[in-house]
Amino acid sequence: MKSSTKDTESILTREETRTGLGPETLKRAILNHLFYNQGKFPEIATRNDYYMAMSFAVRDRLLQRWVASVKKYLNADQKIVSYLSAEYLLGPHLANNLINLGIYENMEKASNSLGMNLDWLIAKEQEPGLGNGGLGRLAACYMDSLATLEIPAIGYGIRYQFGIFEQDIKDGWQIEDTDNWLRRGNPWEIAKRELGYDVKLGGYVQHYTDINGKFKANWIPGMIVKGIAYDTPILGYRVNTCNTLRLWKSEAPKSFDFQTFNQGLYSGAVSDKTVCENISKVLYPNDEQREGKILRLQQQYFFVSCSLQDMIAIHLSQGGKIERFYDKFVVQLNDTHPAIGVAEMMRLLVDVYEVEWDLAWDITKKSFAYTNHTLLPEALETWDQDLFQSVLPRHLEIIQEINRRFLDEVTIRTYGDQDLISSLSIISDGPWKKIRMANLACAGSFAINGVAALHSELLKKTVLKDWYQLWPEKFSNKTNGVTPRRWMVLSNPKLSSLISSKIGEGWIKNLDELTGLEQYADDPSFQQEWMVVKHEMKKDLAKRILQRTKIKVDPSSIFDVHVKRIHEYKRQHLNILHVIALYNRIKQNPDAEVVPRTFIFAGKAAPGYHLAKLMIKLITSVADVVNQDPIVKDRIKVVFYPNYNVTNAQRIYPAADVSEQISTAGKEASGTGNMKLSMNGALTIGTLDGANVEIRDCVGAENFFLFGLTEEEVQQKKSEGYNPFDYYMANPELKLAIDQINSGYFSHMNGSVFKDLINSLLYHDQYLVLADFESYVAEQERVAEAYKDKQRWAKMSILNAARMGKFSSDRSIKDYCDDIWKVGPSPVELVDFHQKTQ
Ligand code: NBG
Repeated sequence: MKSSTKDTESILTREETRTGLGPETLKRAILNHLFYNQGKFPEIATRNDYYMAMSFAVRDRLLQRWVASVKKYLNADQKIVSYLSAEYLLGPHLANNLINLGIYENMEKASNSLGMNLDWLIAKEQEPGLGNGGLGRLAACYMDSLATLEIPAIGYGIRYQFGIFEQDIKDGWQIEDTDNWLRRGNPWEIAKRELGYDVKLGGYVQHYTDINGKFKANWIPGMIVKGIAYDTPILGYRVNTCNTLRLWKSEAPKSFDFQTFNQGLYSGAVSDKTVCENISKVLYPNDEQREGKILRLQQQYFFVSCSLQDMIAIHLSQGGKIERFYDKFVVQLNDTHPAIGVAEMMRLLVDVYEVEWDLAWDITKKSFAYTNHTLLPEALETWDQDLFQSVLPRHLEIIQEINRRFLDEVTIRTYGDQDLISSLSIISDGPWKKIRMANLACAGSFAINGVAALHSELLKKTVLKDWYQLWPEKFSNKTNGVTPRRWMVLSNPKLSSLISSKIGEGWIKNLDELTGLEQYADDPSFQQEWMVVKHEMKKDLAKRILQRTKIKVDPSSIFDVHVKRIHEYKRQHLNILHVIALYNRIKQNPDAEVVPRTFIFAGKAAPGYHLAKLMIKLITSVADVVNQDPIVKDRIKVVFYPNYNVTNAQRIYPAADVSEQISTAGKEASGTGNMKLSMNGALTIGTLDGANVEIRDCVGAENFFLFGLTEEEVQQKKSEGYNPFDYYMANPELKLAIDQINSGYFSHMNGSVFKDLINSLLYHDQYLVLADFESYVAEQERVAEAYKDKQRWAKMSILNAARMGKFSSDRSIKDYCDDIWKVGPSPVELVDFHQKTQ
């Protein structure tokens, strides 16, 4: 063989061989996968082929760490956190894994040398949108932090074939399209075809006494579905810990254990393929709204049953005793969606493992902990007892028994206080009995927490008041957090580099170190650099806005960002009413000084939520008029950026100047977008709601634009008999804005379009939009005023980022570990993959 310079260049360094992470090794790995996985050679490979090949090359490197982690967790003494969540809003994996592995630059070199642009390949990924909003995204941030903190953990959930719908805007209305995220294959998951569990549904229960005189229940199912495990490795940042996200796919069982069921009764149990596959087919697109549908209960039970069976199998396979399940696993319920786990655990213990009831209840209560994510009554799940029985007949019996014994205990403790008994009962009284999942979760858990200080306090005072009265020791607060890896390093690399150039890279794993930036907050040259980065990001977003919406926006205007699910309590209509007021001010006085502003909205509305969809239509309709009116002279622009998802959020946050967090006080449990925006240097205009309260405490009142009624004032106003019409009559700007909407000013003179929204505001307004309007408009004036002073603004922006240490999900996870889970770090050593393992 001749040795040319090219060959010499491509000889791997020892370091490359050892780590497998150098550019040359990565390049070879990509070419290998292109050939062996995609069956392609470079000349004919598509961009997607390259994306797949690169992802497989990255996955290989994860697997090495994953296997080492799994091996470590097989140690019988190792306690594992089990996170049960019906939603994981992960966002794309590739770039995140490159960052966590520390090979972003090397991969860039590798792809350049293949004539590929890394950003393009990254953009090829279809994000797994297996969640609706904050709750699902929180689960994803927590998975990142668990791995980064080297905590042994398994996330359990559902592998929806179709995730959250894709949103398009046609004629100003939201149009939903199915999210076929798996159509080009998913290189990040590993199907464990051999790892499956049978899950029974429907049917009836037979009772009998066995030969020992023991009372037994035999659940004869109407159908059986099989859950197949699909594992996604979740690597921590610059550590070897690589945890598992195990998502279950439902299938029809090919065969099942004849022993398990009474001869002759199982024939109807193997049901048809489509019915079984339907269970994991699609994510319910409701955020903060329960859906009392059979399929939803089936989904919840399906994934929880598979997960608990899996945990028990792991525990027993390591020689663990069923009675000591809680030594191996602590099970966190992410809202009530997996709360059926409490009853399922009892069923497994009592019916399958023949554990005596009291002991079983004790094991259950030591295993589960419950996080509440909402105070909105419409989001607290309940099931009609009849519906529940038709899906889970055995669980109904178990819940009735849990409830009977539980209420006995309550009766003794409260001397028979009937109000308490009926409020704590897991099954509601009355002719239409309902199973209350929050009550089941509270009764079956040793710990209960809210997700921000205010929310946790309100839980104790309102929805869970009676629980708190009897079991105060179960309650705590765990303020939410977000991962700085995805929400800063990955989505805002320029700002991250600027930060690191001043304070080093320690902040990425220890976000408190951001306080090191405070000393530069007054430094004009740092302020200048900071604002230059911000401007760059705004230019990038402006380009995307133009591409996506054909609206031209000015990057030097204030980017005022309101991005989240569309919901009345999040009050996107309050924002748009302010826009209309501003527009009218310009109309009335065309030469008035107006600080140029771009109002950017994004978010999905639940397809069945009529008023939320109308809110989108209102925003786009106002946009159509304002953006085109020559009098405005481009001083204000309104944009509705379609299809808000993780990918788009990553583009929007870094470009935001103003973060709209304007929910009615007492309604937003925490919020997490508020944290991401602040970390990226946006200033918040917000109410004293959810985590806003804590954000304001941290960043300082002088760096936060506060407005609106407090939670107490909201309650007081409501109890006094709030009349929104009075506010409409009293405020001419508000009245004009509403009259214009009503008269069809923004809808081609067809006023009826927004009738339902307007009626709801004028005659109900349960979220006090009109009551907060004046204070909001006044505070927005202060925002505009502040923006005029560039130095002051830069300083406030820097201080916002510098003081966000508390809102890292690493801090949240540490709190859960210390106070609830009692699990500590367990570092994983990497086995050199070139050495033989035995
Ligand atoms: C949401 C809350 C948010 C909170 C996230 C994560 C639900 C039921 N709740 O305020 O509305 O930030 O949970 O805790 O989706």
